[in-house]
Amino acid sequence: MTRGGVVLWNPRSSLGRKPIVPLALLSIAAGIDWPWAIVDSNLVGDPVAALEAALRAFTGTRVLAVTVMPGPQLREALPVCREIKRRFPDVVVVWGGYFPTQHWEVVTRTAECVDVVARGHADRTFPALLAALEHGTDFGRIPGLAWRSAGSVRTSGRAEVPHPRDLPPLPLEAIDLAPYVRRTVLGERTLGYSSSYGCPFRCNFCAVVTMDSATWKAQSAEGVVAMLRALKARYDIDSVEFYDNNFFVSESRVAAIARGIADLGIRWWGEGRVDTLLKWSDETLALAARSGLHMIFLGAESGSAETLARMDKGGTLTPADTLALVARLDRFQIIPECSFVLGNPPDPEADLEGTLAFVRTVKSANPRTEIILYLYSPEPVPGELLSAAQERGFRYPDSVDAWLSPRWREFAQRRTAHSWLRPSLRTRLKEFERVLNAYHPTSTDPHLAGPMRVLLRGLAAWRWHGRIYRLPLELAFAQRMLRYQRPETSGF
Ligand code: B12
Ligand code: SF4
Repeated sequence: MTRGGVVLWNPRSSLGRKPIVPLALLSIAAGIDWPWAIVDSNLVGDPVAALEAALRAFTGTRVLAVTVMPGPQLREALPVCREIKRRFPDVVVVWGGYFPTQHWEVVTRTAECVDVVARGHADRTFPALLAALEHGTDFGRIPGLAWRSAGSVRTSGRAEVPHPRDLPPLPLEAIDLAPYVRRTVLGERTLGYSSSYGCPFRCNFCAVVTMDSATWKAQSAEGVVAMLRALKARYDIDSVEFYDNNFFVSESRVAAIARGIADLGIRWWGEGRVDTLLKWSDETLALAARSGLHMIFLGAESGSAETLARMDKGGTLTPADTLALVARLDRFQIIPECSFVLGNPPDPEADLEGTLAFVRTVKSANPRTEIILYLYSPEPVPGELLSAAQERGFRYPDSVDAWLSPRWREFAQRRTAHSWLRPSLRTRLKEFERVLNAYHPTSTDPHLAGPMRVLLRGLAAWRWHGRIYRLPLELAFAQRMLRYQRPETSGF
């Protein structure tokens, strides 16, 4: 076959706000020597027309490489790929990313428009697949792929997670990132960046384990600093969101990054673990804060020590640690953003109520703490939680089409009431959130001005203090009028 071109497609993902830089596709593009183009549905009106135009620009073997997260992206990816395959039967459609990595068997078996699935980080796998297509060799020997053959599903297993240190830098000269520079709580000109793959832990409710299986491989501090300097020079960014699953694994690396970017005048955000950060020295936290660290997303997960143990959080994380860290971060003017997973088996009701009460304690320990609440949505990670859910009848859909139903879309966004949760529990969570978000409006919504915050807080005060969460209709109305954006609907 002759070398043609690769169209890398990012289905719509940004849930109505300014799009987020498609790092997955840029990372893939960095390693390929075929001509390529990126189509981002977040930037174009009609994805089929845009993909068709992009594909027609190439001759020879053409590949449509699609990144797919569960939820809204999947909802667009499936019908559009079907239509593209109908119009261009010879185009090789490859899916990669979290959804096909986790559900590769169902995708390969039931999405007839997908020719090949890339399992896991495909920075090495994808170029090898292109070479095999070009030379007509058997791609079945390349680790990290799944495909259909003679009516059955085949896979070459998982590929080793590549080391970002050894990978080419993002192809900044080949693509204009200006449409992705956004206003956020961090600044007027924010871009996202990811400096590592994986996470050393294996929390059994977490999707990351399925992608990286407890490995953590990071770029050097020098590499990160060089990239931020390049983004500053090219796009005049004033802030960065680090999308690493666990940016704060290494204290010395973060300290070196902080020293290296201190003169850039950028604010930054990243995700980390409570127990890791508790062990850090005051010097490092102060250095990080001086370099612009504004907010840390923390997996606080639960107000119950037993649930934390059941989640296999690793180490000895306790709710007391969360309280200690949020109070400590306040001394450095770093805002903690605590994420919780509620409604965990075996007793979802008690679990939810216990953690809602704990959220109030966290708010007392540091009122600036941001709170993000999710319902437990099983990830395919073996462990006590998944087993308990399965015992209560939980099963993943057995076709990709079934994932498009409203129920499973909600599941993907971690807002669904599972069969083991009484519907009233979900209502309880929503009502609590309504009152919490009104009395403590998030600082992550840059459009919410000071007077609006005062108004919301005033309206909600009696409910918050009296613990009266039922039917907060007046707050729902006020939040709708102010177009309040809850942090978990805009988050990751
Ligand atoms: C940025 C981000 C977003 C952005 C979207 C970015 C975009 N592409 O448009 C926004 C904020 C919109 C978003 C939304 C959501 N996200 Co999100 N997001 C992330 C985050 C933080 C970083 C992703 C990233 O850029 N990583 C860096 C790149 C280089 O790595 P990568 O994406 O994994 O890509 C590699 C491989 O996956 C693979 N690959 C990926 N795509 C492709 C495509 C091809 C063709 C090939 C060959 C390979 C390949 O190779 C790449 C290079 O190694 C991840 C967590 C993380 N750190 O990965 C969560 C994460 C992916 N999101 C997650 C979730 C749950 C969501 C939401 C459903 C949340 C919600 N409550 O609504 C929504 C819905 C998504 C949607 N709208 O469809 C989960 C996924 C869980 C799961 N079971 O799949 C993650 C893992 C967070 C978490 N820890 O739970 N997200
Ligand atoms: S929850 Fe956090 S610490 Fe645990 S595996 Fe996921 S990313 Fe790592």
